[in-house]
Amino acid sequence: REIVSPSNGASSTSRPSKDPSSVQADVLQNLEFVVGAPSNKIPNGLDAKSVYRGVAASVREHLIDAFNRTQDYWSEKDPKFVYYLSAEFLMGRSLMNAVQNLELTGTYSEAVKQLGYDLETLRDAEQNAALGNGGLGRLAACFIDSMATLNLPGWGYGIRYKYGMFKQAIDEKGYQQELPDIWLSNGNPWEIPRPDITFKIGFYGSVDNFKWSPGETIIAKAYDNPIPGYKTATVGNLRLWEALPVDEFDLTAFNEGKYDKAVEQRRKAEDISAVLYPNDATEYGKELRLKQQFFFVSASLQDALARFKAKHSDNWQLLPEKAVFQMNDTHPTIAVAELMRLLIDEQNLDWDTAWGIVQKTLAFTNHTVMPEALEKWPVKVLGKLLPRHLEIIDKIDSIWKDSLKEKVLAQVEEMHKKNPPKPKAAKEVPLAKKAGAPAVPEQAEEEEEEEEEDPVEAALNKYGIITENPWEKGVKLVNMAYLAVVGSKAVNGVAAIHSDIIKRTIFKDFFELTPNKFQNKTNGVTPRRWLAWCNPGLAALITETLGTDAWPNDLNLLTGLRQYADDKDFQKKWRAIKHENKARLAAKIKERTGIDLPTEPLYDIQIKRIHEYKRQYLNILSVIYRYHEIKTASPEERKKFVPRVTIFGGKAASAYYMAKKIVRLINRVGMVVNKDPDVKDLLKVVFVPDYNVDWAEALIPAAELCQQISTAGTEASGTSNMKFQMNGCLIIGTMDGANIEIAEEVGKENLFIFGMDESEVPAWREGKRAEWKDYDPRFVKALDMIKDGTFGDEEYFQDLADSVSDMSKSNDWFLVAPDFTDYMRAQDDVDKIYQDQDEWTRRSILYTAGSGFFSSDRTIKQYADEIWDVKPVPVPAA
Ligand code: RUG
Repeated sequence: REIVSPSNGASSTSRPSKDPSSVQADVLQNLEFVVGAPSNKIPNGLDAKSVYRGVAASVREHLIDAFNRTQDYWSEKDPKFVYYLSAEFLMGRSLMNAVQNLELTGTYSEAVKQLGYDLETLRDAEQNAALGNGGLGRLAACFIDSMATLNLPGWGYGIRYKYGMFKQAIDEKGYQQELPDIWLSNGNPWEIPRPDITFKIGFYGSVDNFKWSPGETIIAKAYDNPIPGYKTATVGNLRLWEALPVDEFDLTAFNEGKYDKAVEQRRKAEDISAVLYPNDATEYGKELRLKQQFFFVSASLQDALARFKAKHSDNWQLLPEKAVFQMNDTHPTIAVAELMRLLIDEQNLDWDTAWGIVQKTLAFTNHTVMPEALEKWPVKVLGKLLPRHLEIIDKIDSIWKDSLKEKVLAQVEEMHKKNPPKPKAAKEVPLAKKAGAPAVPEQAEEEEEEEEEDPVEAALNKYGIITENPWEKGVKLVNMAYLAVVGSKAVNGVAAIHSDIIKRTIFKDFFELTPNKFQNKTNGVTPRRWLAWCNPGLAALITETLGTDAWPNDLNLLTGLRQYADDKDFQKKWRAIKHENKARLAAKIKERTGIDLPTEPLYDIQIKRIHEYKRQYLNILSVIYRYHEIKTASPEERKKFVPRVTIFGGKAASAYYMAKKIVRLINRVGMVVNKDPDVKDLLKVVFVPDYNVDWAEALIPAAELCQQISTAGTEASGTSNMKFQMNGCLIIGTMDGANIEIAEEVGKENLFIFGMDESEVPAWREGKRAEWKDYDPRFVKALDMIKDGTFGDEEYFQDLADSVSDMSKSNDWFLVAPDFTDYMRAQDDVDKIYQDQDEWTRRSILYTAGSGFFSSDRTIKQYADEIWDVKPVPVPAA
């Protein structure tokens, strides 16, 4: 083995070399001088974590070199920039992604091999950067990858949480345990701390004559994370903010023995960027969450405005031509008020000018119709934390409503013409006012008053940004989604059906007023991480078959695979790769859970956050019934079963009662089924603990069937469906979210579609469910098995069983019972088709061939062309 001595390495001032022996020298140098490893231990005496750090430090040099060139070039050219504001970026691991995007895989594999290691092992030494909950955060990560790949001048802006998404453990009784995610414990070689880039962020205080005097001020400090594009010299940026105190340490308090007080300011400030909220779709009415949102939004806007000002001084009218801020969900929507404040209070613009600029500079993406996830802040909370912003929002609200008065008046008159209001009957003198009558409570009179609400006022209230809480009289709320809609130039949903639903439901009135503002941008995922890098076997076959390696940047080229869908030789190769991926996954599952998995059965996978609307419950109920069928079958009959490995993965929000029960049920079912000698390899049930990006990269290439079974109309898009599709995995699913568009690309007949569609759901919820009695006997049997203690702890599972069966206790809002029969029919179809491996493989090939549309490059190009008006600025190669 030839080891090049550190002193032979490239000097730190020259450009990093791409030749394996120089890279090896560079790694050694980094091990010694960055990691601080004693030279006599290098490389053999070091553990994988240390070597990983040395390799990462070396890769980082390549990144920083290209990053600096990109940022300098863009600064010189001064193009329009997009700033993607997101409270979540679920990046996962960076080493392999960086090496592969920089096209240095061969070089690093060789260099590391010469040192006695392999890249795969080092890859596993990296912590996952889990600064996101699920789909929304991972989407943001895919988007910045595509922005860099497409050479689009743009940055992500977010929070550098000290603790990311909690780590999930499953205890021996099947309960989910939540542990802190200390992801920075081994350092983070991918970030560049910027102690010189800081901004002050105010909270609380008072407003006097439009002047805000914050009662508390903290500091936001920047960390840059270079984001390499693929096959381009462009390296973009994800700038994350850390919260720090203005005054580090109170020495006087310390000297007086008040040790807690001495560090109180630091602790209070650091709390703000401490933890990612483990919440996917439920509202946390917590002041700290609003503080987090304002913190990163204010820092990002101040930063972007400072950069603008350095180039264009006070020519603020030019801002919409130079910057656009995309607000990812309601989390960053306080940006509407903060941008107004910065322009008016700090840059001295008048209201109308500032408002004109804001409405041309902001854009908003909605990701859900779940009411609990559409943030509404109590006026009291927002007004206390951000008094100046409440004043601004109040003014936006009243100007907005004033602007609608004429229109609304005309609407009301029109309505009255069609439907004349009944003349008021002469008011009878209330009994209470008659002499001698008993007193009537005052409330009755008030209620009567309320009925007489002015129809114009009532119609205007539909558009109110500040509205009364319908559940709590007298409590006013700020509807952040409405604020975003009013303050943005464009509003988009994330799949065709979802963009359509928001126009009909949550934003109906706004859509009628400004239809052109509303757009669709169907989500996408990066084909680099989610096909090329995670499935090298399939990637190689695709390249060989298409005769080009250009497809990761032009995913529509995959349509070229269609012609091989019926080719038996090609099918064989295709199947062999899937089998290898299954074997690799089985080994990983064995290592992490101790469960032995056969590799012949159908691998059926559902990985996503645990939520009633995503219906992991429906899936496990069908598994329970399958278990019952196998158990009660004769040995002869058992031969007819199509063997299955059913895998689940996902975290339940810590306060989500039902979701946690579902996690436990799945685990209990697995514990019983996997050790039942009657079942053997016919059925295995696995719950992979701590599902994260890294798990997804192993699970998705191995999957043959994936479950996309949300209640129609609830899953805005889904993105794992796209990743599975790219990897040739068939879908059992509802006509919901992006499943619908996948069906269009692949042919609906090639998916296993079941269940009510979106148009049928309201009728069932509002009418039929009250008298629903049509329970499938198989459904009843599965529930009975839960209730009779087959999986233990029947009392614990009682309310979970009731939630879909006892209408007096619950209402099965997500239609588990009524969709069950058709789901079982689709499951039977799955078994039938799987027995015909040629047909299964044909479909699998068609899935991959039809996945081109779901590249996030396509999505980002649409955002760039249709919302941002940002043009590519390719950086010249070095
Ligand atoms: O639930 C949605 C997914 O359907 C979607 O694919 C994803 C990305 O658009 O966003 C998810 N989402 C929505 N995550 N959080 C929310 C609400 O805050």
